[in-house]
Amino acid sequence: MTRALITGITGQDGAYLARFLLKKGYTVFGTFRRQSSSNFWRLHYLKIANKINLIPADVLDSTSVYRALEESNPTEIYHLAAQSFVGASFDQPLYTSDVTGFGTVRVLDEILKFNKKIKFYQASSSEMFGSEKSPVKNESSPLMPSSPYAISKLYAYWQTKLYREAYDVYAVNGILFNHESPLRGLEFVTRKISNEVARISLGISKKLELGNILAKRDWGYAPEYVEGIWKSLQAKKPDDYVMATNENHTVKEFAEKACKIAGISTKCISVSKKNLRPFDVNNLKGDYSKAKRKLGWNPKTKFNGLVKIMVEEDIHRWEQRLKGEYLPWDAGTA
Ligand code: NDP
Ligand code: GDR
Repeated sequence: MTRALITGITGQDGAYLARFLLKKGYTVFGTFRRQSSSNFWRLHYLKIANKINLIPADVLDSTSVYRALEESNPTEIYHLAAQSFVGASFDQPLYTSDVTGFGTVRVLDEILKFNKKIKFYQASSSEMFGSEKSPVKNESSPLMPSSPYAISKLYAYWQTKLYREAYDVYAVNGILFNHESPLRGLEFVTRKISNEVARISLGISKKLELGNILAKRDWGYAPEYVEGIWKSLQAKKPDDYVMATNENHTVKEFAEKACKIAGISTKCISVSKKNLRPFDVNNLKGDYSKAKRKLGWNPKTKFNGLVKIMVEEDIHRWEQRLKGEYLPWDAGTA
């Protein structure tokens, strides 16, 4: 059985990827951070918590990373661990650099010491394109990062390429555009919208307060992206791949569509300065033709389908909560 180690298994992508790999027959190991309260709700939600071998490790601590390698002895590593919220990276630029940037090098370096034949996947980001102006981005578009998060990801992206070129590690960058799901954290705009719209439709909230509603994003569906992530490590040679839907929409459109699906008026939507970032990326759309051609990856769920999945799931969750039924999910603000 192939053995995979997922860093960041407790996050959105980590949980979906773990489920995907289990279905493929992998033995799945995942790292988690020791905290005063655990964060395994996504693994419970997908009913896979008891099928995974969990290992405590923090990418700030190389020793723990090495021990995770020893314990899992993987053939593939999916490095998803990161401080992944762009907004927070403006408040914690050094911490974000350490976790999201240097953390990647810690993993790569421990691979060299432990076994350089391990295949390595780096979750790079469309945020790296930043303020670059071309309307559609591909693997050759210039990278002009516009946040501490994006700069940290850019650092990790180049390190990944370096380990591939200099040390012959099978190291892949996925240049991932936004991908969302009912397992998305509540701080990200799509889930903030689907959760709040669900609450408004059930009479337990009144307002949906957003920031830059004119920002455009290329939003896909996370379970389809983890398949692409896996495919990226199955190619003969390591390479870098954009994963996107090649469609983009504003935050305002997302919020309006969500209201429509929930059957509520768009009058609940307002804008507050407190949700604005010091600098924002206004327009992102990706060209995934290389991933389609070389990996056969093709995302199916587009904008309307995605909004529907997310809003309907959050309405269902809140209905259950109101009936007093407990489901493992994170919107603990009833
Ligand atoms: P999440 O924020 O949902 O998950 C991040 C994971 O990283 C969590 O498991 C978190 O653990 C873990 N983590 C955070 N800090 C550390 C640390 N110091 N040591 C070990 N683990 C840590 O992100 P997603 O699942 O959405 O994204 C996965 C990866 O893909 C991230 O690297 C993200 O930057 C990147 N990406 C995501 C995109 C998206 O649209 N989702 C698009 C482009 C890139 P804990 O549960 O303890 O907080
Ligand atoms: P992003 O996702 O920054 O693209 O990073 P996020 O959902 O946080 O923001 C998307 C856009 O929406 C605007 N926005 C708001 N954002 C939040 N969070 N809250 C609001 O109230 C709000 N109002 C408007 C933002 O300004 C932005 O323009 C995500 C993360 O998953 C990264 O880890 C990943 O690398 C990129 O996607 C690709």
